[in-house]
Amino acid sequence: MTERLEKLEKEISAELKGAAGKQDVLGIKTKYLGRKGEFASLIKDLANLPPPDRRQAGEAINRVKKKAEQEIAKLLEGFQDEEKKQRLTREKLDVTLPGRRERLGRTHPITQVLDEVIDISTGLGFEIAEGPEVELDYYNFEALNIPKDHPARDMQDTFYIAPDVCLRTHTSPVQIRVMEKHPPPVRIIAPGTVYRRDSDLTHTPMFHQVEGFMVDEGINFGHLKGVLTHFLKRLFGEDRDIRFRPSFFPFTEPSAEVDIQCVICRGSGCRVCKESGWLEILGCGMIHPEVFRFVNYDAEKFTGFAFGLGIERIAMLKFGIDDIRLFFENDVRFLEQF
Ligand code: 2NM
Repeated sequence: MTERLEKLEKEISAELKGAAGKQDVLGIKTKYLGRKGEFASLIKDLANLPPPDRRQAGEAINRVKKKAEQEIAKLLEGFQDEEKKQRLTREKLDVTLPGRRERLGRTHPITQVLDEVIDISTGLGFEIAEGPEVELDYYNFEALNIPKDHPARDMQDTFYIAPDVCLRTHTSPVQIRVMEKHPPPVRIIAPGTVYRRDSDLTHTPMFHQVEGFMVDEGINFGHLKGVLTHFLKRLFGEDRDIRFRPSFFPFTEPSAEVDIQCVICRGSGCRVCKESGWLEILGCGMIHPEVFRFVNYDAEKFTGFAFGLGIERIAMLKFGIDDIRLFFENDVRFLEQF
């Protein structure tokens, strides 16, 4: 027994010395200390010894076993430290590297133009007003002096929800609602989403508008021209020509349309301006006395001007976009360009 034990002790020592890594040591551990290992069989064989010798032999086995356990534990710890050190050298962590940047979203081109128009208007002292997108026929047409037989009333142009309820076709109903509640002087712009039954390269059934108006004693066409000229020069650049052309709207008299020098050819004529050199940008006029009657403003005392423009059209001209539908397809490759 003693001889067998001494041999075992040497054998374990030799094998541990030859171990190249953690796996080797674990193999040796199983071979000798495992449930079916060498020590287990030694302990089993104690039963074959005469009873007086068993105690001493048992103690000897335990001493060698404990020594082997300690050596194995020490080696394992060493290999584990070594492994960690190697991993740390391999995985170099450079804390001075710049971080990975999150891909940021951006403002939609329509929102950019809307924000710009709002900025310019508030700079001129206009306040922002909002109203419902589902609107009463009364606010969308009636109070704006749009008679029952006016072409804009056609089912062609308007989404009706009920006989007297529709999706607003412009934001002018917001102006009516403001005038109903507030006596002059008022200076308001109404930005928002509007709806018309229309769809082609330059029209979508949903689009965006800004309408503005100003009412006080003594407001005249000169104020209209001054405000809109400043507004358009801020929007398109100081050096671009602007012209006012007579036009017609049921809610303004006189009415005008405003053109700017073509953003593409600067007036020499091209495909975009249909060789005219000018681009139609907005409609405007002096608010019709009939509109004032609907909102109980004294038309003898007060006058005012109003204007309206489509945001998509402005954005298309500013950014040189020829298909309005691109704004609403939400293709990031398109949106990333603005
Ligand atoms: C336009 C053109 C001309 C307009 C009129 C009003 C109101 F409510 F004050 F009468 N709001 N907006 C107006 C006038 C809108 O858009 C092309």
